[in-house]
Amino acid sequence: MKITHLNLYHLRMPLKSAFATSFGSITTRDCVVIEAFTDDMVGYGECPADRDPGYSYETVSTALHILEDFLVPAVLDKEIKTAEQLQQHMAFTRGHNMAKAGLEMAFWDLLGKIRGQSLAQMLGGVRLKVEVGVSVGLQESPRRLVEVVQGYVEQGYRRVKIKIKPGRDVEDAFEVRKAYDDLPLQVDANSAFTLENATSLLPLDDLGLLMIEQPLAEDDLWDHHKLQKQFQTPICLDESITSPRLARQALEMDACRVINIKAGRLGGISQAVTIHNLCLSQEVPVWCGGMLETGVGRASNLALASLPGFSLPGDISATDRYYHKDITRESFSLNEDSTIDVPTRAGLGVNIEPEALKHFTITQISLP
Ligand code: OSB
Ligand code: MG
Repeated sequence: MKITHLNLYHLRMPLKSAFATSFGSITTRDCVVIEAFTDDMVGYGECPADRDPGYSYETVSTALHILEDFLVPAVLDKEIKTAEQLQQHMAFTRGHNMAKAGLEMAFWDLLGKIRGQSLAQMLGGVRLKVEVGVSVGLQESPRRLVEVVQGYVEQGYRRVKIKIKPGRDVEDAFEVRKAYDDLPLQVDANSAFTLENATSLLPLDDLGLLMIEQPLAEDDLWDHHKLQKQFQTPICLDESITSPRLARQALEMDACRVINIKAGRLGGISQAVTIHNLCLSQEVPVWCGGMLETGVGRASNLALASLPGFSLPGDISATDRYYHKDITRESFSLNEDSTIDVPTRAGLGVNIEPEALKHFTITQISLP
């Protein structure tokens, strides 16, 4: 296929409730939606870079710059047949994985529409629905946290992740555990601890948590190895794993025992699949992370999570957990068994609502 022109939309969408993590709190969520045209088709991708460089150095502004000035010119009007070829055209740009991933997602959407296959089919998905959980942001108090968790449990979520940070860690987790003694529960620190102060987390080891996600800095595999030695609970890495090579090295040095796979962080679905395959061959459990995606990115995450190695519930909640109004005509809802259906129609399997896309757009860039 040849992508002949392309629109980049900087979106800002109001969240139903504030989402707070160790790196900040947001009430609106920004992203870039990529609309890619061939002669007769249109495909969509989502770049999950946020407004602020809190989770990653990438922001909406850097993603727009890298896409507009480097990545898009490198792929426009080129005959590209596979995601691997697309990656080769983008390889001259170091880093900027979220920008690359957005473009790759749009490519997959087009490819599926051309072939008449869903993304899950093209990737080798083995499930029609995937197990999901909910990621609960920091709340004003442990008591309020338990109330919020209760709300999600009543909606049917059977796995809960809570965000933690220094000073809001052990007590929060204990309170949730006290209220729900057999709820599959995990915590995510988003890099807020150091090897020194992470010893305060040792009491978490008695709570039967599924995992402790990204306690230490992104660029710190070795200290995660040292920390893992002190814990029975598996450490899961999110921010640290930005390439298949780092995934391999993290496993080789026992820096983690679980990996959170996010296509955005990894530079594309193809890299996510590579890590999935590595982990499957080593029997390392993986799950699909989320970044508050719109229906576009959510559809992609569901397809990815349908691969056989995704043995733990993903951070892929129902649309109504995030947004009053989405940009896709389709919204995703939670089944009674805490699963969400994998889209079955060609490509990502979602349709954009042009009015909604326009409504949430702050700036649009048309290329060429
Ligand atoms: O660390 O997993 C994370 C959201 C934005 C950035 C990073 C993370 C998250 C989440 C939310 O935890 C997951 C979701 O529900 O999409
Ligand atoms: Mg995380």
